[in-house]
Amino acid sequence: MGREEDAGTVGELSQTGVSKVTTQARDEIKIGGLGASRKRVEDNRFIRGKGNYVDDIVLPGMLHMEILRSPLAHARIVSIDTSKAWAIPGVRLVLTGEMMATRNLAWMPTLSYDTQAVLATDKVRFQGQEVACVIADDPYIAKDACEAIVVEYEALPVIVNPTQAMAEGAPLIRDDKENQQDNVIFDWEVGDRDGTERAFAQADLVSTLELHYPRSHPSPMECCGSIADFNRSTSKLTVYMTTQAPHIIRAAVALVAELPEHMIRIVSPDLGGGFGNKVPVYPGYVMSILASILLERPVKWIEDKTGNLISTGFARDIYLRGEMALRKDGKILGVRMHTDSDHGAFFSDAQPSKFKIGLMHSAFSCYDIPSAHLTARGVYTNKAPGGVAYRCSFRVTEAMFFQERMVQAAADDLGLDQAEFRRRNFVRDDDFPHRTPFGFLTDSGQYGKCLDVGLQAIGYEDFLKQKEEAKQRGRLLGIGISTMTEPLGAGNSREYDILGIKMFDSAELRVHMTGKAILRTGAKTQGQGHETTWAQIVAHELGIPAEDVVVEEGDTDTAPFGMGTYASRSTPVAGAAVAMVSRKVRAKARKLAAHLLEVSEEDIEWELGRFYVRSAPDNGVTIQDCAFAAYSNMPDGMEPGLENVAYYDPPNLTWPFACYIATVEVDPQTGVWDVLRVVAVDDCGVRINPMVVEGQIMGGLTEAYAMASMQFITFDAQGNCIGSNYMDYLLPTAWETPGYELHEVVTPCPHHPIGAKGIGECATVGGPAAFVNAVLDAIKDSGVRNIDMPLLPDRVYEALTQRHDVSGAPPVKMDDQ
Ligand code: MCN
Ligand code: CUN
Repeated sequence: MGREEDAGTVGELSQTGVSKVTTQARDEIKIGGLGASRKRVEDNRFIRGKGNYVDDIVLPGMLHMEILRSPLAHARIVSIDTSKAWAIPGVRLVLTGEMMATRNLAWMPTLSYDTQAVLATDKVRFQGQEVACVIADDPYIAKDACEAIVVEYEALPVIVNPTQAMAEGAPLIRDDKENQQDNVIFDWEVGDRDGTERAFAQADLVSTLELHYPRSHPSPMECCGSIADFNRSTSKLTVYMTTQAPHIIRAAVALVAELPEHMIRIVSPDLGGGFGNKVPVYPGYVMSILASILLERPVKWIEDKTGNLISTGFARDIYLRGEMALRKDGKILGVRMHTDSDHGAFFSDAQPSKFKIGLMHSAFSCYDIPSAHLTARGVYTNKAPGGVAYRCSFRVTEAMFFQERMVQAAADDLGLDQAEFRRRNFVRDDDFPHRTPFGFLTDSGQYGKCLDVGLQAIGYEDFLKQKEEAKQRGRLLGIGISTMTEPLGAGNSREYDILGIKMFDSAELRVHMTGKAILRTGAKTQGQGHETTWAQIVAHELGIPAEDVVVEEGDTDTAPFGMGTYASRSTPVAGAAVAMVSRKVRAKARKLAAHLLEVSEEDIEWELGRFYVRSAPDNGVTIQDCAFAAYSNMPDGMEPGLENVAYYDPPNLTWPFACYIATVEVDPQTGVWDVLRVVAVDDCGVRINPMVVEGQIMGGLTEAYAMASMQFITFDAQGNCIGSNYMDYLLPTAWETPGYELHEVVTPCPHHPIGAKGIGECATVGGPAAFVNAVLDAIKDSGVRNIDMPLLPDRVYEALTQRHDVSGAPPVKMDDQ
């Protein structure tokens, strides 16, 4: 791609500008530093089938756990008879809610200050809820024994959407909670109500939009699972588990199970994808831990695909409506938004404690809008707990989808060109730092430039002409644009915490005698390539070749404390810590260099991988020389060794920007739509590894396409989950997935030590609106304003032929209830 050559401009090499003749500075790209499209080192084991996932771990004497789940969405438990299960040979333990309750473990706290049933005691509140579990010699015996458990249920009326939840006389789902009189979890607001009111009073035109972002599921290839191993003789509990945030789990186990924290070791080995699904604490983890403590044997629980799809953290499931106050010349004066979110039976959203609806109020951050106001209501329903982030920095996906759909609707109402309307309202390059209408502080970006690169790449003007010509021949072409900046990398600790634990992260670097090194961070890769990219930051800062740095994450006994990997926070926070710890190590190495070169520290200069005497550039020592000296020849009074740890509390979130443009053709005979082209322009600041970044963008765009075209989980009126397997819950394969054309703009993050911003979620966040806007653009003449995702052909066909909007979660629509 020609990148390898020109990417060298990122490093210190070019900044110092010293010639290669007088110094021996290393070529940063050759050592796999910043900007190198280094091949992912972890793939060496993955493509050979040598990954080490939880299910690959086999411990001596290990038992197996299976979970019995409720077939009903809402029912009182009359009785549970486990006698037949106990009688099956090989069964070691049968746990019910009643038994959990005797140990005060029938309920557990959630990440949003609610409670969640571990095993149901009084009622089941969603289909698939955990009712009992069996631990046996093998998983087949455990499964058979689950089927032998007889549960008598008394069915209760079921609630599957916010309208039903809020209706007069609706059955109370959370009758376990003392002060809960209805199904409302929260009413929350943010922004400037009065200012927004004034903006609307001045508007020439008010544009409105209502839409539903359907329930979806992160659905990683590897389901959730754990192996709990309690050793009575040492009192140590080791849990191998699928978690994106091992240290938070350790804290939760220490606080909930009241075990001493130093006796708990959480190990998150290779993960087969996380996508947000592996942030929450699930009942299965808790049960396997209790079972191991009771049986004093390792207990393995591996969820099956249906279990994963029907019971673990869902995403989205939110109704959004809003209005935009507009001036005739296209200026946006203000925005009002309201959300009704469906959280299922327990409020278990993984999000910073301060915010009830995540970072929904990051909507409209790339536009210069004087005032905005958001009200949000969350409700309980008889569905699995939802609101987990699925590749979105805490509801940012919903926020940006609404934003970009609203922007398109407003431009259409004004009769303005889509691109021009965006450009007129973008925050300008010279207007940073910028306070967003909801109070965030954005700090950098070149929004107009990104849009221009995108329009140029897609051939905007030409396409508009082509579209007109096609129309004459009865063909429906459309173009959709989505531009957005999103907040990635919580925290800073002033504003972001989870259950009171401040959001920061960490890195620990140990350079061995021969100049090889091990790096550990508080993050946890799930497929993002940290083993590859963190080593590149060390290479950039220290000149140690990336291949000489091994990266390890996920073991709480060895890794420094960190908040884990989600919200694309690893590069912004843990990645920054990697740079900072490398600099600490370099500072000590400089002292060692001065000692070796017999000059004072002030006379020492640094170039990649080498210290030299300012007045005699040929006289130098490498970083490896310094490492050796740290163990063999340190100056008097210096502590031996070359290692350090850094905790990093970022001053702000990072704000990457993206412009996604899709062109489509809709078949008027069938409603089927094909993607013609997709152009993506991403600005995530300095790219550590351009190839890894492109992989993140392509994966994200594929998820965006999935959401827009085929993917959703819905429920019938009885609360039966439709989407419990890959026949119903569709994942796009290589066959359906369109090709992507990627472009980049680089606006370094002003506060990040290497200028990087997060990228992991951008395309999933910004992508869906590009596809949906394109389809709606293609059928604009029908007067249709909205079709809710997924844009299945029958929904597009209905909209096109009946000339009306198609809303709600298929197949059960809101107004059918
Ligand atoms: N990177 C880079 N240059 C940048 C930014 C990032 O080279 N300027 C690299 C990083 O070094 C890292 C990768 O890109 O290797 C993603 O970095 P970042 O944006 O910091 O995101 P995280 O590592 O924190 O990953 C989390 C993000 C989230 S929240 C979800 S959800 C998601 C995603 O990553 N889940 C994934 N991408 C995924 N990709 C895979 N394969 N599997 C998942 O489960
Ligand atoms: Cu938002 S899903 Mo990711 O933050 O693990």
